[in-house]
Amino acid sequence: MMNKEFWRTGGLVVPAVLLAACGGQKGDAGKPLNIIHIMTDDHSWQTLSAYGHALGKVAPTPNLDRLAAEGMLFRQAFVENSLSTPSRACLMTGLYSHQSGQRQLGAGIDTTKVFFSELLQAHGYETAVVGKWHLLCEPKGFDYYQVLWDQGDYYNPDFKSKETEGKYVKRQGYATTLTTDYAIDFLEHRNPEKPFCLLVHHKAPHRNWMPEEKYLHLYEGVEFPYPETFDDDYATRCEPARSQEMRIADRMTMVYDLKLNGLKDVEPYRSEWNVEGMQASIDRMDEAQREAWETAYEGRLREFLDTKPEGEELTRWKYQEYIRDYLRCIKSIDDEVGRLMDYLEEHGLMENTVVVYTSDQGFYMGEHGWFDKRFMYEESLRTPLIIRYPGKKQGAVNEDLVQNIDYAPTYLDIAGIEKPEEMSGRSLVPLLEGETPEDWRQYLYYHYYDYPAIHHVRRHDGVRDKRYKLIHFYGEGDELRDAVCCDELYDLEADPNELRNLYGNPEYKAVQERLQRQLDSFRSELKVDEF
Ligand code: SGN
Ligand code: CA
Repeated sequence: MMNKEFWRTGGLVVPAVLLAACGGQKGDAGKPLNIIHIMTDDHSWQTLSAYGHALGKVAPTPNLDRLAAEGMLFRQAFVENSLSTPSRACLMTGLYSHQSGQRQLGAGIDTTKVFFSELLQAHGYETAVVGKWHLLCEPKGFDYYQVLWDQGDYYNPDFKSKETEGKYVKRQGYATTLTTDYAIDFLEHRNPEKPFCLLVHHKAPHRNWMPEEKYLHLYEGVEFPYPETFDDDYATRCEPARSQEMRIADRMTMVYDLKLNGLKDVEPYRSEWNVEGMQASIDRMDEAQREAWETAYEGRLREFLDTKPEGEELTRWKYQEYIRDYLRCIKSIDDEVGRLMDYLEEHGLMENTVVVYTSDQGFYMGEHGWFDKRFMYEESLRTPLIIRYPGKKQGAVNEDLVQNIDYAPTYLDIAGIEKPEEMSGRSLVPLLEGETPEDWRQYLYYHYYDYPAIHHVRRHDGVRDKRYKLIHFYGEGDELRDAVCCDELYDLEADPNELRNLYGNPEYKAVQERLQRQLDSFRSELKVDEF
């Protein structure tokens, strides 16, 4: 319960009782633990090699794997709404999307909600965010920020900071490297008397997956394995899986996504989605960057024109080039996480800093024939999550159901700050100590709202336990689609690829009823207002 007596700190009202020494988790020499939250944009767990997926075997991520070997790897980490700004709002507030207000990509967080950064700041932490912020409000509760404009650019992106008085300024370099540079800049200039909390939010590997100069030729000639569901025909599902617009076959573009800029004035490619986007990215480059870029993709263009793949062959050709570019971006991330870890080691910070690595959601690497995210199916619902917690068991694996609403409560717990009553998530600290509380969640709630929107994924909510998943699609009709109201049920143990919708199957009646009851209770307890 909040104490009645309040103190005002930097614009935020904080109960005086919370400002007293509150314990918190201690590192070496009894100092409060620092927190580094590294979050990439659209990094699939399939491409973080510690998860053991076939793609990770061909393109390993040694620095992230080292983090996992020294910390805890979460195998059941999920988002609440598989989209950037809703996920970032979950992180900052510990609330579900309908509670924070950030339900859709471009529509609105309730800025009166408390951000955990404000509480940490008010309790003596020095706070910073670098990289992709994306929320439609100013960074709230930060002593230092260097944030990208909107989604951000890969090459020579615009950043704004307190020093630039909130004006965006073009910076020379590659987004992943610059974001790490700014993280280190904050660490170099921080107040050593204070604990810190640093959010490192990479733009990569977001669409359109533009690799760094030094990796433009990495994986050339390497053939990547196809997912088992690459040719999914959505036979047992209801309409939304069929009517989405995120298939590699028909939505991945030759100019913007596959970077064949030489086709931009050629029919039929000139009328593709976002043709101008590729040219705009190239226009940001300096001469040397442009030369390296053009050389690399001229090779691809020549191959395409020579072989002229069509139909099934073209889809497979696109998949290979997509995966290559995506994994090149991942390679830079892995390097830069390694660079940041080296900095911590060199400066004696490793044993006093909790390091978290995650992504704002998962991503399809060709599963079900798709790229992008949004659906409650596993590839986009699940995220990578590694937490290196000094002094705790190394190389541990956790199988509890955790969700992105849990980060804010975790960071408050680490700092010894009482969690505001309204925060929905729970602290992961007991899990990190190897003790899952008896009343830990057995079900999680998911809700996606961004329709109508790019990729045309219908609104849906649902529940998942450790074995089953129930999804409910809903929504009025509009000029693009009919109204939809349908359900899907999956047994993830018998069918991990979610190919057999069991909704209505008499053998699963009891399971369906149990999940439905759970979904109903989430909706009523959380006061969900649409479904
Ligand atoms: C952009 C992308 C979409 C992507 C959304 C949301 N198109 O609109 O493919 O789904 O962002 O991504 S692009 O042509 O601009 O690349 S999110 O990570 O911000 O949620
Ligand atoms: Ca994202």
